[in-house]
Amino acid sequence: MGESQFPWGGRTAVMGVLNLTPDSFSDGGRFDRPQVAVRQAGLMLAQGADLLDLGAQSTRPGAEEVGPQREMERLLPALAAIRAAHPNALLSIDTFHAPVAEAALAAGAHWINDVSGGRRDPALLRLAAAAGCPLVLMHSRGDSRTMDQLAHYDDVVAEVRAGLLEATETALAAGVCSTQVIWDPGLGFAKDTGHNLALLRGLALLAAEGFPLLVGPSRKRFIGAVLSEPRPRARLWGTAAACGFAIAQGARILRVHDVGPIVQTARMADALRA
Ligand code: HH2
Repeated sequence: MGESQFPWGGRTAVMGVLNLTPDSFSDGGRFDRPQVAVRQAGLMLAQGADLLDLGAQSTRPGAEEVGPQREMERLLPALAAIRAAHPNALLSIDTFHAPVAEAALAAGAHWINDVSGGRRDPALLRLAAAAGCPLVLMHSRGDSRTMDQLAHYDDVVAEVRAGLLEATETALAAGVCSTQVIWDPGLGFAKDTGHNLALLRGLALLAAEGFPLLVGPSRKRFIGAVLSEPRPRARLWGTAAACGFAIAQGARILRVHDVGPIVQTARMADALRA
């Protein structure tokens, strides 16, 4: 996604989260039936989502990994139904398994969003290279069982930047075109509250590397910690503040659950930035 291919010009894009899982941290079990997923997809598109991110494996700390087969069983019926109902919708697939990404691209998905930044399944990088599709490389450490123990940094912004540069080099060596690479600091993935706040403050340093920045603060634990709000779905205002701040620091894409309010947040922050 070099600038020439970024389809939204100077405007911040909003990616609506659609979890087809029984156990995601804020919406598990709400949209895991295809007809309900289609309805939620339609709602988010009507509210102004620029693209949707479909996930069939929760990545929250402690989540059980179900494996690519089960992931595909959850994903593909909903993906087919969403494609049929919304043929022009831009669809991203949140997976770190190459077979899942491959099946999803064959079924009409457009982007791959890999929370492991290509670490978990190197075949995913070769697939993204062959497909020539946008690829989100997110910073993370370990997996959903180990990430919380790995949240140790001397300088979290510098270390995330170095991790993303390394992931990008590996992706380019696998044939991915640099203009298709999107960076994501991975808020909440092997990061504690202080690390997440420091990363948001330091986003401009990451943006300076030239890859479009995607950030996903939506409803996450660090917002709950700042607000003393244990209910993920009650963290909208904290999410909106983080999104507005992220735009001011150079974020280009926001990954969120509450599309309507965050589209408004983004339009206002865009106007201020301009
Ligand atoms: N966060 C989550 C999942 N995927 N992808 C990117 N690129 N960036 C993120 O910050 C990100 C992500 C976690 O949120 P959610 O999908 O709502 O929860 P769960 O992993 O429990 O399904």
